[in-house]
Amino acid sequence: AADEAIFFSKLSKTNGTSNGTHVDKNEYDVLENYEGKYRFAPIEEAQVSRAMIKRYFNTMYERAVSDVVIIGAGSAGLSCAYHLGKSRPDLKVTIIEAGVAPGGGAWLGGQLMTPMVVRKPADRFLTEIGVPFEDEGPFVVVKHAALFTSTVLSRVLAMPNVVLMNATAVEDLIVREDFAGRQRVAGVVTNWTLVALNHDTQSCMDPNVITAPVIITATGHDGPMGAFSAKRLVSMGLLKELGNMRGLDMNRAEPAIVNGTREVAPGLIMTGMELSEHDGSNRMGPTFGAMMASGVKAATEAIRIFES
Ligand code: AHZ
Repeated sequence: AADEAIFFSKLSKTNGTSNGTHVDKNEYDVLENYEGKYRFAPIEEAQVSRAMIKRYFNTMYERAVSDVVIIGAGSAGLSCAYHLGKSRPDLKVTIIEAGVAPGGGAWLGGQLMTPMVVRKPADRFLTEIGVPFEDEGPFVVVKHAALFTSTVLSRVLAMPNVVLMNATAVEDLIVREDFAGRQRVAGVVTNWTLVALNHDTQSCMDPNVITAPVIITATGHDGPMGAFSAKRLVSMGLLKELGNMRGLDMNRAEPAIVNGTREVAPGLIMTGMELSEHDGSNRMGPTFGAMMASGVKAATEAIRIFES
């Protein structure tokens, strides 16, 4: 902080109108009239690094103990974060997303096409977050899936109690014995995803931990990282075997996912398509209402645990 003060004072000394570096606070408003004379407030390069490092590591420090960790920021994880963050602004909700770009599979409506189909009554979630749609009777259509994803993401990120750590993967679950001698999920082991992907080539890249009384897993169906917690439950012996996702059946799949959203192991709530691998339910293909409703249900399950 002392170094930063010195940077600032040096800068302000050389920042008068006389040397041409002064930036008028109204300059942004008159951008159209710039005629090639647009200027920025001066900065030291190290200030930029420090501005980021200080906040990033403060966040990691503060969130090492969270109230809820959500694993995966796809449509289910983000819908969950929205409902939880809004309903319980007192809870520290930390989202861990392996990808650089949060949103999972919801940047397209499926089949590489842009419109997103949402079956009723899950359109209520779209209305809640303010996403417009066309009404087709039993279902609605959002003109571009990215409109849904960017809206829910921006609503979630604006909440002061919600933190998103992207490019960060959950590598393991923390498990403790509770008072009754049962295994309880009590946190997650994380690492930067690029590190997590290179454990075979480098050693001593030890991971980090976040503890929380409630973990919500939303890592999607099987894939390079998908169904992470469901698979780990099996390898830890907390689940006998995976149900494995069945073939596509929209009418069976969507209610199965929403109604099956629950605490699958003590301390671990599962939501979204990860449940299809856990329970052996069908996939629904490109209809997203179940992801939204399942996310909301996972949030209400978490709230129930906190209130019990
Ligand atoms: O990067 C993953 C994605 O953004 C992230 N993720 C997976 N493993 C992780 C790990 N640590 C951190 N170990 C991890 N993050 O989880 C997110 C999952 O998003 P998704 O869009 O794949 O899943 P979802 O359940 O939210 O939505 C599923 C959407 C689908 S798939 C489908 C079908 O195949 O029929 N239909 C729908 C609607």
